[in-house]
Amino acid sequence: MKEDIIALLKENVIQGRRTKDDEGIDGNMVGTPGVLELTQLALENNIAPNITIEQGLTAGMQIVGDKFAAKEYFIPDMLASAEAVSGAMDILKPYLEKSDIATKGKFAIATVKGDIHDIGKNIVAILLRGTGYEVNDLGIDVSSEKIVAVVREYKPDFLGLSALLTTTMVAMGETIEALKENGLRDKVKVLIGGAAVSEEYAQEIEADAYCADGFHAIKVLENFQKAKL
Ligand code: B12
Repeated sequence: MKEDIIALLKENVIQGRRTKDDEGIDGNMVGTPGVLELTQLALENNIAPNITIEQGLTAGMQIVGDKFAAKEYFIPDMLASAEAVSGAMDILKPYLEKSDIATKGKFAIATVKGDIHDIGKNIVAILLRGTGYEVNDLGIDVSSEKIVAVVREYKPDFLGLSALLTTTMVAMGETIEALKENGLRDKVKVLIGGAAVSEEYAQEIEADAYCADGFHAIKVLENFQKAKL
């Protein structure tokens, strides 16, 4: 039963079906539960939100990306799936955020300049808030100047940068350079993530860590905290 819900969720992300009223890419699906209904059903069946996110929502988006790369899907199709996943995250948010936990540190997060992908960044922000970090989400298409100003004024312990495009990942390196030029590089640990980047790229631009997903980021941050003790 639980496996069925997650499999259906993944399939409906691929179909870009937000609710039961949507037809889906293949059509003729009106009336069967969409991503929002299935996310609610997953909660009612005590499926842990991280399973819903990883094996349902994210796994579905991965296939959407593959289909786009194969020219089987176009931008409106990606957008339909993205909107369905964003709606699902709104449902899961209260279960991931526990606002009364003492702060473990300040975390500023941004999607870098030129890039408007924000689903992954939003998931990371929600997960970190839920784990006890004070998160300042700077949004999408954020310039290195803005990030430098935030690091100077808000003084985060950690800075998370997201990029999904090979054309925008360079803005991560530029941001790190800008932090250096402004004498701020040693004030903040920089974590990078997103489909375009890798461990090797993190080393190349001298970021402190690459994170494959939000759960990985939680572990990386724990290790930073341990290293401080
Ligand atoms: C949805 C989507 C869109 C939506 C975005 C909607 C939104 N609100 O975000 C729309 C339709 C707007 C879009 C537009 C475009 N897209 Co697009 N998009 C995608 C798609 C299908 C899914 C991305 C996604 O949401 N994944 C699900 C989330 C959960 O995963 P994630 O983002 O990777 O995040 C996780 C981890 O990476 C990590 N993480 C991410 N960031 C961070 C940051 C930190 C600090 C940490 C710790 C961790 C972390 O944790 C997250 C949670 O687990 C990807 C395909 C893919 N496989 O990535 C293409 C993809 C990224 N897009 C692509 C392209 C080409 C474009 C466009 C250029 C298309 C066009 N011709 O206009 C535009 C670019 C617009 C712009 N300037 O940014 C290409 C990029 C190719 C490349 N190598 O550069 C991809 C890979 C598709 C493909 N296979 O060709 N896109």
